[in-house]
Amino acid sequence: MKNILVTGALGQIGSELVPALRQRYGAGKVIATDLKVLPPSGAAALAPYDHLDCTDPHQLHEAVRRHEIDAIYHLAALLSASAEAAPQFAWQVNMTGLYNVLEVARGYGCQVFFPSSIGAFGPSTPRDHTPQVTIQRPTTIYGVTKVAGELLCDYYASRFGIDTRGLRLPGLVSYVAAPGGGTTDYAVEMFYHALRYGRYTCFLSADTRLDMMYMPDAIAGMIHLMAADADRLRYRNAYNITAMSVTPEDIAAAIRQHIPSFDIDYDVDPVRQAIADSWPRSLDDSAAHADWDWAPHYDLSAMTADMLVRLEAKLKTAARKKRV
Ligand code: NAD
Ligand code: AKB
Repeated sequence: MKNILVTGALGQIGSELVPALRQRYGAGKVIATDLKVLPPSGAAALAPYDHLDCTDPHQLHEAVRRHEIDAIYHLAALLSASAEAAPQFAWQVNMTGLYNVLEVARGYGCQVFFPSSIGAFGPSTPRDHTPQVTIQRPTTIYGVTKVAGELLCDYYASRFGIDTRGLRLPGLVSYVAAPGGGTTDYAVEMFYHALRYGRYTCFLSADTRLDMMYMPDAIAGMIHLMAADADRLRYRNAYNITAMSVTPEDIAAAIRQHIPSFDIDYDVDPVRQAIADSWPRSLDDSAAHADWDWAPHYDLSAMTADMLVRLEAKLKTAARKKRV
């Protein structure tokens, strides 16, 4: 059985990936790590948990050696909006972090999962049914780090035989942990605001169409890809995957099926709108279907129904705890 290390484990994806991996492979086999320093009680609740800065190669080597790691899910990164606000820092975290992970994987023979993004495409990419192999000239620093990361994964696979696997993820919708500074964060915020205030002011325009996915599908996709038969995988940089192609107005309409009085208006943020306008409207994920049987379970309506029920329960529990 594999020992697995997850970097950036306290973020939006890691908060759900770690429990899913522990359920599948055993709690003691999955080492959660993050830059955030947890109080002793928090670290104990998440154990095994290590503080780890992925930009420090020595910390990574030490963690992989000590825990006898076989596979690394490398989640630590700055997302698109945060990266655009601090491009030099984003390069340092996103690129140096990945380089360190690939180098340690080369030294210890680890398998590596790298999450790329729809952000790896740019305005010159075909925007509808974006093919698996196409023009990748992103105009954001986030996208530049994702394309460079994909190429680096390809290089380590072909040059050193490292078992690298990756996904070009769309915007992820989830209720466990808040999103960490991306352009698609509006989709998550809309659900929180619908339940708390019955209204939401969206920072992207009503007709901005982007790919989205509910977190359970993304988690299943990552675990499934890492377990897939290596001989079937044609791509070692990253596979396109998607579940739905939607606008803010589409999500608002889906929420109104459950909360008819829900109201949305728009106050467009030019920085995040420009990022969204440079990304695809929909991805072609047929290569993932063909090579490792990718199939999402949640469409917009199923995601909205589940998200509202689970988020409402979470918010009620939090309010109850606050009262006592
Ligand atoms: P997030 O921002 O929610 O979490 C990132 C985590 O990385 C945080 O807990 C942060 O503390 C940690 N971190 C930051 N710098 C670090 C460092 N130097 N060393 C160790 N940890 C560090 O991000 P997320 O949404 O969980 O995304 C994880 C990965 O998936 C990223 O590579 C992101 O680009 C990619 N991705 C996410 C989405 C999405 O919608 N969430 C979509 C496409 C791709
Ligand atoms: C972001 O908006 O930056 C992320 C992503 C799609 O990569 N959610």
